[in-house]
Amino acid sequence: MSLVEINFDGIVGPSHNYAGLSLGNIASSSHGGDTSYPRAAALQGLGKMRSNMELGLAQGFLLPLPRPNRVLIRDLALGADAPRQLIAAAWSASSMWTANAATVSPAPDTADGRCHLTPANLVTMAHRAQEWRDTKAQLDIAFGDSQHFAVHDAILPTFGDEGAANHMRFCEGHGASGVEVFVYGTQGGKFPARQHEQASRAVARLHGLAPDKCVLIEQNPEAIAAGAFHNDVVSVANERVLFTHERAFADKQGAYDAIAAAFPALQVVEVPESAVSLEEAIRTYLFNAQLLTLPTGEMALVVPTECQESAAVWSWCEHMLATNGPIRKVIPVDVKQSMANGGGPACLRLRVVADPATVDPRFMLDEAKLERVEAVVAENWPEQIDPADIGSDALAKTVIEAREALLSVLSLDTLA
Ligand code: SUG
Repeated sequence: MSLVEINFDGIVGPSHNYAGLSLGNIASSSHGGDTSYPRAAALQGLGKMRSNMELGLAQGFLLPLPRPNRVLIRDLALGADAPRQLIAAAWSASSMWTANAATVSPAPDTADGRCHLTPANLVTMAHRAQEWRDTKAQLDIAFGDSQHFAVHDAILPTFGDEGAANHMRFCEGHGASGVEVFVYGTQGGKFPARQHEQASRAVARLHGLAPDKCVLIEQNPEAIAAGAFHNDVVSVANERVLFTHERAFADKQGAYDAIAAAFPALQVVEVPESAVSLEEAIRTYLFNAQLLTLPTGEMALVVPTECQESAAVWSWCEHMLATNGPIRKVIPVDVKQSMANGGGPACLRLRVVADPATVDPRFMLDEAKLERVEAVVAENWPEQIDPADIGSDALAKTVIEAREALLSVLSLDTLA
């Protein structure tokens, strides 16, 4: 069996809109009320998937969830006079950010030798807390082979869990056993700390991780207060490398030492505040990048184009490439529609180390399928959504039919 990293990107749903729902997510707040472009958003996401496949990497996807969400509308008794924010929650396309779909522990790390997945409960925000059951329905199909996978329920909502966005894995090659790092928050000033330490600990236990192969680290409250609502806004890991802003963790040296104690081969690539301020890192999403191992063995960093447009960030990237560190390429991608809601290239994907042959093939992507999905999006996704359209019957019909068209092309009508 050959284990590789498969990136499962969320296909941006037809109801993609800017409702300003995420307190502590500066892009979401500042774009609240803007007109959105769901068709362009979905095509941008699919373009990123194509570009990664062209690098020779395995690519999968997860589907948009049913919106407007009739279950939430029923459970909260949302009539036409309900608060706009709650109606918008039922329409949110936030499941596109699959880094928050689940936490994943690959088979080599777990006690029973299976890959474990726990959907994130996302309890901090109503529009996200509605996701996990429908997400799990997809995980149950995509990773339904119980010889190789175990899909859990989300953990108790008392403890907020944001999934892979607050989780990193260090290893010497993806198929080798790794050290898993869980990053939790305790405070964020006027913004919520979304990941609870006890959620991280529970996920580690559920997945059967060895205690000496787990590290718990606290996010820097200053980073949360500056808009790093998930750890993956200020750091990302791949194999031996931790690429991080110097202000990501509450106790920087303590964090590096704790990871190195469990994983001595650790290589830290730290970006100092003097080169890129925390604010600029959060604005450009330099760290919300996909840090990928290419088939050549080199590492590439897939960053949003916003990084190229920032003098400070781009000159730091050029400096990094010139100094011959472990990251050998920087590849900008345009995901501006997602970025305006606080979702960069890394938010849009869930990493699963597995043998692709053990995954339900309907969730794996190749060029021919990508073209079919693009055609469905081009024909069915609304070109734009104005905030006043949210809640309208006409738009609901368009959004529901668009998703159904996608399910049908992918032979996944069972998720309707
Ligand atoms: O949870 N935005 C998402 C962005 C998630 C990014 N994910 C990672 N960092 N892994 C969030 O804040 C915006 C929705 C709105 O405002 O309509 C939103 O949910």
